[in-house]
Amino acid sequence: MALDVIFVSSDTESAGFYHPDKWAFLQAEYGLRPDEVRKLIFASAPAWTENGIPMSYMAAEHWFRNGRRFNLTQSEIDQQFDNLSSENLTRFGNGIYVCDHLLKAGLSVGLVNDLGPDWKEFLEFAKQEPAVVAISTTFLESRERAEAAARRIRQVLPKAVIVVGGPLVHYSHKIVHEAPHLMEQALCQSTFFFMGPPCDEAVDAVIIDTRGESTLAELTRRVKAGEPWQDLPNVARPAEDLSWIVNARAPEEVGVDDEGVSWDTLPPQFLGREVGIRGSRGCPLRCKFCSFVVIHPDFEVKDVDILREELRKVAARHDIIKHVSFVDDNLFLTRKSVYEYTQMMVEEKFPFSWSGFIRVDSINEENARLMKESGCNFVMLGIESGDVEMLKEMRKVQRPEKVLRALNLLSDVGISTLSTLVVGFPSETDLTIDHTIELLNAYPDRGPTTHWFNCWVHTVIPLTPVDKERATWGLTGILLDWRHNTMDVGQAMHARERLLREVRKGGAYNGPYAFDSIEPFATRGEEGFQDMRRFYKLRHRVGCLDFFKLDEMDGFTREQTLDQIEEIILRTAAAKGGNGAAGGSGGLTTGLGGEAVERPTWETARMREG
Ligand code: B12
Ligand code: SF4
Repeated sequence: MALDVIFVSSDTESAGFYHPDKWAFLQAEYGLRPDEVRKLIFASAPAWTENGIPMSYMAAEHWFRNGRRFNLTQSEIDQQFDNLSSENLTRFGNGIYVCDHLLKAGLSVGLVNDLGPDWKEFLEFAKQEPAVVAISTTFLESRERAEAAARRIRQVLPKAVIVVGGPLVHYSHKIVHEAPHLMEQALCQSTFFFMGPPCDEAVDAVIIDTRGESTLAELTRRVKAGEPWQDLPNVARPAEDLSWIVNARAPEEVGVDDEGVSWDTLPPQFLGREVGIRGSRGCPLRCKFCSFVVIHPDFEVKDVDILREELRKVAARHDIIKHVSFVDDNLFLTRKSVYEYTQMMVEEKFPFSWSGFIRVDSINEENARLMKESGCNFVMLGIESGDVEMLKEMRKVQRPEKVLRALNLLSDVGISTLSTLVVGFPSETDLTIDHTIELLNAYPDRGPTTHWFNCWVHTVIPLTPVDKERATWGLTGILLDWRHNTMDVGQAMHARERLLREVRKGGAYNGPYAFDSIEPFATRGEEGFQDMRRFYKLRHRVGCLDFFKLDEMDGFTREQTLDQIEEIILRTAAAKGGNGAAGGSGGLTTGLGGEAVERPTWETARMREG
């Protein structure tokens, strides 16, 4: 049967955003060296990677077991250890939501999670000659990346109609209307649609809407039927010159209560071990760097009983779905909402674990307990800064002491966290960075939990409050090309580097999102969890040694650090293999420092594993 649509959720292969030429101006403008520019744009570094794979526990165990190499072809390595490929992690939420809609419209759909690792899957779908290929910009930071994906697709499918949709298209359209002066900025031109150089001819059209699924369904129906689709509302097409032909807008107004996915009937190929579910859109708060409220100015949250019904359908697919990731901005915004939603999940005794975003202010002792009881094992926290004055500047309603209080409560019940931070917001200085480092170093280092963090250099996003209140801080420039009264983007990059090198206690860096299962460490009680946290810190040290080209860090070389990691992995693997006796420290080093007394080998581990 011919396929109607291929939907591409992401494309980590499309390198437009990362091309060094795009960022060459940073060298002249901010006095950065080329290698520093590279560091700035690869915000997920420093990371310990081997064969391009961020070393999660599973990847590292395989690597050490095979004499410090992968005993596999590169494509097998990608499949097994790239934690963002569909094989391993998830079906991204954007793909599930759009495909569910297309299926309900009677269309046949192939879903590709990530055009990079899932290219073979794409080629299989392509054999069925789809009428339309739709590319999502949910995870793509620039039009260049969407265009690069379209070019690759065009080579395989010369006749398909290739359309691009999702948040970046909608945002670009807003900028053109609300801040047309930005269309002159080179960096905006290479980032957003509708400005700058002509769009790549591989892109036939874009869909402008915060949703766009109905437009995509109708466009596909028309292409299939051989009817003209070019005049459809919400569609824009690149013209031959620099301009665009933009049709009338007809916003697709569907509230969060009406958008439930038919989890119970969705064919298995659209599901994964983990699925993304949206329970709210937008946010009632107005942090000054944040664009979510620009995308969704009205705050909507799903009614608890409607969510209950939806999750019951998810539970019916327990054979496939083991974990739900609430991908929305703010389902768990207040203490009351945390109580309501977790209480509902406790009542239902759902057979899956869950993770989501939460504000530290909404965590108290009772909520933390209910979160755990309802299956939560991981939350993401927007911490942004450890400095009280910076938080006020950002209009972030949060204080460092509350962060520590919340993290301690979560440690007590066994919920791990990822904190995200911003470096370089106006008013940032070396002193405010010191306060952030102090906060991260004070994170709890106990219990069956790990508290990861990641930090980004501030991006001045068009239309956010910071972009509109420039005079307050003497802010000039846009995106990653800015300066203000206390810092410029180059200094912010160095401040981020310092932060990453000086947080050595408490929080563990997890830039590349190499989330590890806690399970391998869980067989040995507190000692196992200590090993888990040490593993993350040592992994970060290898990342720093490689990235900053250091001979040693904390007094240890790369080789010595790898030896320390191998010991942890040996102990963990052996205990996991069924012999808890291997879990004793038995004279081995376990820490960030110390000398090895005796080093076990993979041979002895194999014998223990039987
Ligand atoms: C959840 C999430 C993740 C999870 C995904 C887990 C999962 N199971 O889905 C994980 C942790 C894996 C992740 C990873 C990354 N993420 Co992320 N992530 C998000 C988050 C919080 C939600 C995205 C989501 O699922 N939304 C729900 C869906 C249903 O909504 P939606 O995307 O808007 O899609 C709807 C419409 O827009 C539309 N639509 C979307 N695409 C298309 C296409 C067409 C043709 C049409 C018609 C319609 C349409 O239909 C959908 C249904 O209505 C967003 C922030 C946010 N709140 O949006 C960041 C976000 C998307 N992530 C981001 C980034 C940068 C990343 C990483 C690159 C991080 C990194 N450095 O490694 C990776 C990339 C992964 C990859 N392989 O590409 C950025 C993207 C920046 C950008 N686009 O400019 C965001 C916006 C966060 C941010 N502000 O920095 N992420
Ligand atoms: S950063 Fe979080 S809390 Fe602040 S406005 Fe954005 S979504 Fe809301």
